Amino acid sequence: MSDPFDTSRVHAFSSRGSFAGVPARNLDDLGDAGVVVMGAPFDWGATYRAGARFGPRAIRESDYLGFDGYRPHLLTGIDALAVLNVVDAGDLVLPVGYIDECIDRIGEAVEAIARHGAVPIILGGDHSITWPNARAVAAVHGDIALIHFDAHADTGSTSPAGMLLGHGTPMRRLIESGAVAGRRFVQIGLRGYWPEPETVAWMDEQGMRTYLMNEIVERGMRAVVDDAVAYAAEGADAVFLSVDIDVVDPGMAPGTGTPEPGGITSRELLDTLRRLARELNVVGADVVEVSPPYDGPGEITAFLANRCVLEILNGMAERKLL
Ligand SMILES: [Mn+2]
Repeated sequence: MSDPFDTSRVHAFSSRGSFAGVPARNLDDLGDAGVVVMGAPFDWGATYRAGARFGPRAIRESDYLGFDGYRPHLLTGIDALAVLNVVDAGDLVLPVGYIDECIDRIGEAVEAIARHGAVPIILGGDHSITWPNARAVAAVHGDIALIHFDAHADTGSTSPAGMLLGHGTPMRRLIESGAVAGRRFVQIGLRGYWPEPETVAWMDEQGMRTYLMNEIVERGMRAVVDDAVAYAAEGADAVFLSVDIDVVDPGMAPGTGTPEPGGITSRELLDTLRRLARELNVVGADVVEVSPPYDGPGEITAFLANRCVLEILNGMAERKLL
């Protein structure tokens, strides 16, 4: 059996160790894993600054704790890695530049994890990968809701660079393909100057629920998430969480490709992710758009993304133990 971290068969930017030191497993040997972490080192869907191909490696490596597969949460005492039987399938080998081929490979791998009965958590990579990620999870679980944290809606018919498949279009592809209904979308943290009003009108027609930063500031994150939970729980009994790290203010998460000032705090994101995973049936998640070449001093964005994964896992573990 080949080692998923065998550097002789992977890119120079691929990960060399597992997330938090959990067991490494090949996709055809997942055993009784409840959660499978997997990297998708892909950034050729980015329209501005690339670098997210280094994201999976940075998210795994940015941790000052031992790589011992043991992470008891200070608040709850729960070690989610054990409760959920978390394993790491390493990084997918994705041919640089071949977007369609990569989308197919990512979708096949995520679907294999979901069909195995495990929850895939995919480390990006630019946001293009949510198109195959959520499509694959929906193929297994049916009518899913998608809760999407982002500065940007990612609903362009084409990306600003004119690409049909890219990090500005995954939510459009999911809705147009029928994989995830527009009325099942909850978007949190949008701000800035994109997309243009025609696309916002299209989003409204689809029934997408969007929470702009001004509403989060006025009502508070807790009230907004109350709404999001109620909305997502209406009808759909399974949820995919998509976390674009640029939802966080670039002052706290500078390592990303398209920074938009004025975002939520890292504290708000961490608390919200754990709460959502505790209150909703999360069947898949991704953490995307970490671009280490642009990260601030001390790898602060990668450290945050690492903790985003852990907080999702902790919420899931709390839910399992209820
Ligand atoms: Mn995005």
